Amino acid sequence: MSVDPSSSAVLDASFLETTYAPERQWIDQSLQTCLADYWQTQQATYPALLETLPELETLWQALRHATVLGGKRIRPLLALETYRALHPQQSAEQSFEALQGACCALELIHAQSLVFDDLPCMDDDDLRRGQPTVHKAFDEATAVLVGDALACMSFGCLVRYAGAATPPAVLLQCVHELSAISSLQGLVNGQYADMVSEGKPCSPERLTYIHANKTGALLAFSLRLGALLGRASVEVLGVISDLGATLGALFQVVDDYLDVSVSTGQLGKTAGKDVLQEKATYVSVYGIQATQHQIEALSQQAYQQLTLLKVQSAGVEVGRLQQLVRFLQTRAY
Ligand code: GRG
Repeated sequence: MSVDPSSSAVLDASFLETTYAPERQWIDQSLQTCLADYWQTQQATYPALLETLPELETLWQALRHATVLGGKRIRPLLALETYRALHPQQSAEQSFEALQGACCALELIHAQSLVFDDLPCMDDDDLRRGQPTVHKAFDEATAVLVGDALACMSFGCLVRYAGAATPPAVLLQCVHELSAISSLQGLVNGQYADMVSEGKPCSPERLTYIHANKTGALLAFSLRLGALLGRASVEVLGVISDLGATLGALFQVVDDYLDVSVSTGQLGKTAGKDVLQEKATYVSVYGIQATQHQIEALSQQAYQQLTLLKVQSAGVEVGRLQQLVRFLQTRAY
């Protein structure tokens, strides 16, 4: 399977749903298992739970709402395909087993960031993944508790569902990095910088900081997780980290572009919101044409980094990662 990087062909709209159907089903199933495990543990601890406190079921409904109702699953797919690129000889089941904890962790921390991002005190949005946001479908207090649970579960699942062969030292490194990107080397400082930049002139340096932290850190970490669990050499890990940084930037530049060019129906979240809230975006800082050029430039950079990865490590297969890059380049939602 390979992609011609010079082609500008847009992938079929159902590309993710078809090409990655088994992987996405497996990710959904893993998330459901993870939530069900917590629910069953509660029930085992409190056998009369549903009679004593039937309202608690609403909390699990809200958790399911935040995690399993839609979502592209791009972060776990990037982790999984990075791992598979390094271990093309492994069966799907083997790679699933090795990556289950990592994929759940990525999706759970991402879901947490979306729940909080949508809160009235943050971006104040009513729509996410074509559904009412968690605070709309339930209430604000529930959304805060759901977000809190998802963030903590992310760490728990990374460890609880880690592959049996994962060395403890590797797992510790993964936990350490997850902690950094979900706190002050990623999501929180990035979101804060984004928040305080609303309605102000934004320098290119400030925009780069916001993008790299709010979005790029988790995207890049997704590839690093696949590489760390795949026991990549220091050199290979370096190339994969560079690729992750490129894809993180690409993801947010495309997101900024879609906000001004695609409908709410297509996006599944409110279109035109960045302009309305006077957000610092690639479009607001550089203009629409420069944004299109940047999408092309970052995509080409990613294809080159994939080529470098292949040259550097003979057994590596990059076809499926190339396809994901093409999706990130041409996605319309
Ligand atoms: C995680 C502790 C902790 C705090 C969160 C609110 C916050 C701090 C960060 C917000 C970060 C954020 C929402 C960045 C935007 C990233 C982005 C473009 C998300 C959309 O990702 P998609 O398109 O969403 O992959 P789907 O719905 O497909 O999963």
